[in-house]
Order: sequence, then structure tokens, then C-alpha cells
Amino acid sequence: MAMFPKDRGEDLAEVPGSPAVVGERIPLVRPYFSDVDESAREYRRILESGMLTNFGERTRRLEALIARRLQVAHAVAVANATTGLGLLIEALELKDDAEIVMPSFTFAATFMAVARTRERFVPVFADVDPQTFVLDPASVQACITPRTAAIVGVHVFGVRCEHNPLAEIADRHGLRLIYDAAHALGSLDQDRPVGGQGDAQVFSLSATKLLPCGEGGIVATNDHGIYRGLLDRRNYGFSSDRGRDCFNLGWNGKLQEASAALGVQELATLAERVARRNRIASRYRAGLEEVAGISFQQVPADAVSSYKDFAILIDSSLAGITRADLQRALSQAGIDSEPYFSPAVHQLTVVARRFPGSVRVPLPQTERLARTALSLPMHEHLSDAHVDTVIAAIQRACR
Ligand code: T4K
Repeated sequence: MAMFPKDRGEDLAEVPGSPAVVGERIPLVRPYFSDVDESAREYRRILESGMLTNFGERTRRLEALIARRLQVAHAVAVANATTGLGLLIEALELKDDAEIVMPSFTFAATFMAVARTRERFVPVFADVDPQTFVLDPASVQACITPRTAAIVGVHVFGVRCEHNPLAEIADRHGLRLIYDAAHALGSLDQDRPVGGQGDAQVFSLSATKLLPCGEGGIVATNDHGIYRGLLDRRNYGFSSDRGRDCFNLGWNGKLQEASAALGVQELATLAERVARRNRIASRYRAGLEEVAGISFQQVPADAVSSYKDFAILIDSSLAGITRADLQRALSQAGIDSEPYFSPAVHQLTVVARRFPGSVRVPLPQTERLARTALSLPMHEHLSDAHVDTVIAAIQRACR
């Protein structure tokens, strides 16, 4: 499917229709829709059908398409990834005082889903790898106690966690291993789609992701027990096959048909989105690698990142500018940027107040990333000229 009306070799041409520049600014994120007219017709058909939700035909079709694409037995559609993570944690049926090891360098939602599911769970934060920004297996190992019941990895900005060492730790200690894959739809791990590794993975379909459905999420799993557990909880707890009784505490986890329709339509463009984002990332790297004090997240050679985000790290002593001043300079030049994830989760007030026992091992890499990372504009609308504008603004500011 030819989504982008170029191709002049490796050039990223401007995409007509919905420009990268909004007002006078280059936004951090701007969702791309390949056929707005067809989406509008689908919305009209949904309105005319009168069935807006309740796991209708579009939701079931999206589940089937994503399961096939991720090469997993089950893809369960949910209202958003935060809800999906919460439903998944419930479906694992961990004991009440379970400790759950997870990174602190992540979006607050990863933590919120774990902590809100049962207040007696204890999130325990492990440090991350300074190059790839994902869980450091050695730090995970240092967090394990007899109460540990699960590990939650996060594929940060689209770079997959290193599955094998985490799976070894999980096997050795009898732990469940799940992934927050909110950023990772379209990412690859050793030529396989990210999605089938571990017990289950949760993807986000929110407006800022590669498959922008407004709100939405998918839980991917090969585990039939987890699959049943999700179905029995995502519809208020009504049993999926035993009448109108509730055997579990459920949530409203329903994906709307309009969101599913966008997902079905745009899934066909996912590979092209990933390819375009990888070209944008290459251009950023080429343009910024000579700038003193700027470095990048590393993508392992056997992985492909979805590049949900493109982050730079700023060493202010070498760059001659702090992150806050660089963000300000970019903003003055009409360029949006965002310090994801700052503060890190363990630095959030609610964590200090409610989960003071969650920090047990040093988190120096997490704290360094939270201090220095800045995400630059990354979306399908960016042309070479837009990327060069961002590069030039950073070069000017760092001089
Ligand atoms: N796990 C991880 C690791 C996550 O990053 C996230 C969410 C989750 C779990 C939970 O997934 P969901 O429950 O949301 O499915 C945004 C997103 O709203 C959030 O989904 C995402 N991660 C997070 C990293 O970014 P904010 O508050 O930082 O961004 P927001 O809403 O201000 O949007 C950023 C920019 O995007 C805006 O400046 C404008 C643009 N935008 C945004 C929306 C909503 C648009 O152009 N159109 C839009 O409709 O959270």
C-alpha cells in the first residue's frame, strides 16, 4: 500500500492533506490517517448501524488481524493500554502481597495499572540499561525476593526488552513475565514481531501511537488461561460463557467500534509507518551525531524499533546547554519536544507517599535518563525539511 506520496529514493517528502506544521509549530506528535474520507464513511456506517461498542464486528476483525500480525494465539481488544495492563495483572491471579518488579523509567500508566489493580501489590523498581533504556536483567535479579511474583518489562520508545535473560530469571524463580508494549506495535525482535514473548504483552492504540485509534489497547497472549481471564474481566466481570454471572471483579474495558475501525484501516500501513520513522531517526542521528554532548538510545542489531519516540540525551557540560534551556530554545523556534519520562516513576510524589518501599536497589541510569532525555518530533508527517529544521535548531542552541 502506497501510503506516502513520494518516493524519491530515501527522501522524506511532505505528505499533503494534513501538514506536519500546525499553526507555526512542528508538533511532537501528529496522528496520520491514510484515507480520511474512507474513515469518515466508516464512522457514518457505524452511526447508522446504531451499534457503537460491545465488541462488534470491527473490534473482532481488529483482534483477528493483530493476532495474525503478531503471530499470537489471542489478541484481546480493550479500552486502552492502562486498562489492558490492569486486566492482565488481575488475570494473572497473583497473591495479595505480591511484589512486582518493573522499571521506573516508563510512563506513569505502567505503575498506575499495577498499583491500582490491588493496593496490596508492591511495585519494586529495577534499573535500566544506559544504552537501550530497557530493563537491566542484573538489576531485576537484584530485586527478586521470595515475595516476587511477576516481572513487567517495558519496550521503551519501541526498543524491545531483552527477552531471554528476563525469561531465564522468571523461569528460575517461577515468576510471570509480561510486557508493557504500549510503544512497540511494529517493533521486531530477531525478525519476530514483538508480541509473543513472555506470558502476555499490552499494546496501546492511543492517538499518539503508531496505530492511532483515539483510545484503545490490545493484549496479546499465547496463554489460553490468560485469554479466558481477560474475557471474563473486560466486560464489567460478566462471564464470557457462563451466563450473566460475575465470577471476577471486572472493569469496563470495551473498545469502541469507531476506534476499532481506524485500527483495521491503518494496520495495513503499519510497516510503512515503521519504515518512515526509521528513516526519520537515521536522519536525526546523521545530523546530530557530531554535536558534542548529544547521544541517542541504541537499538540492538537484532531489533527494529517502531520509533514511537525519538529521544536524545543531553550532557549539558559538553553541549553547553541544559535540557530545560534546549527545550525552551526549540520551543522558541516553533518546535515541540517533551522530556519523557521525567520525573521517573519512583520520583513521583504518589510513589514516595504510598509506596515508599518500592525503591530497593540503586537506580542511577533511570535517574540519569530522567534528567537528560528529550523526545523530539516523531511522526509520519515529518519531511526531510522538517527534520533538518529540528537538527539546525539543536545545532544552533548547542553551539
Ligand atoms: N505504558 C506506556 C509506556 C505508555 O507510554 C502509555 C501511554 C501507556 C502505558 C498507557 O497507554 P494508554 O492507556 O494511553 O493506551 C501521551 C499519551 O496520551 C499516552 O498514551 C502515552 N503513553 C504517553 C507517552 O504520551 P501525554 O500526556 O504525554 O501526551 P498528550 O496527550 O499531551 O499528547 C502529546 C502530543 O500529542 C500533544 O502535544 C498533541 C499530540 N496529540 C495528542 C492527542 C491526544 C495529537 O496530535 N492528537 C491527539 O489526539 O500522554
